[in-house]
Amino acid sequence: MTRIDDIATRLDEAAFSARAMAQIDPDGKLPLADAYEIQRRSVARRLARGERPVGIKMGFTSRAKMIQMGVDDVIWGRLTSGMQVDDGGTLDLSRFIHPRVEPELAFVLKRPLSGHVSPAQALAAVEAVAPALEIIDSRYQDFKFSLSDVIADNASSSGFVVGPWADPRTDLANLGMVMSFDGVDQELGSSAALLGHPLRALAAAARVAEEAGEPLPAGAIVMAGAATSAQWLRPGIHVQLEVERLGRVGFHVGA
Ligand code: 0L1
Ligand code: MG
Repeated sequence: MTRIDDIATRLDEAAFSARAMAQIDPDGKLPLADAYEIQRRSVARRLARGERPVGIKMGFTSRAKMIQMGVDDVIWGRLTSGMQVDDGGTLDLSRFIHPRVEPELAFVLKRPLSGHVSPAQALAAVEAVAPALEIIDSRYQDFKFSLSDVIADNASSSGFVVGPWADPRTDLANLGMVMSFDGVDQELGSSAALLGHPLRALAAAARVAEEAGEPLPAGAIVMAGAATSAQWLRPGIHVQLEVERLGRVGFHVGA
């Protein structure tokens, strides 16, 4: 087994068993191309167990998070059917290590999308847009990682919830977004935090998909990135996101 296969296996086992592991590259020396190859092989193990690929998630789409990580580009991860939680459903906390939740928007495509496209060209490929919540869960101890660590760990992807689909011609430039726990506001943000405009995050998804040689097919879901910081999940709470003009999405956390 190569080192890349070995790390991919360990990351998948950490996710599957919900047990944290040591960082694989604390000094950030691993080339990012190798980190993405580890991600691809790790997710391939999930697919071999019967999960389906359903799209991608964009990470580090806010300026604040890029500065915090010392990077100047987005990262991305793969979404599978096993990560999707129904709107209004219940999350089984035992499947996670130290999960957090963050408020996002999701797109679903009506046509394939790939390459260097403008936000307007990206919009032409969109079937619908929705309020969405991403559950991130680093497989590393204490949620600590280098850039290569987190890319290899599928950009901390672990769950996502998509709300009601809406007309993509809605003006998405600066929508108020409020994430609450049990009706108490936790995070207030704007869709403008997503690379300045959510359609720029979608255009970035098209670019990374081309770079990976994996064009996004019609039907793919793109989680466009977080509008605010993530918050730790606690047993028994109800999480809700309300996005101006788009509506609400939410889920319960099992006790
Ligand atoms: O933006 C994100 O979805 C987060 C990407 C991974 C980094 C993290 O776990 O905070
Ligand atoms: Mg996210």
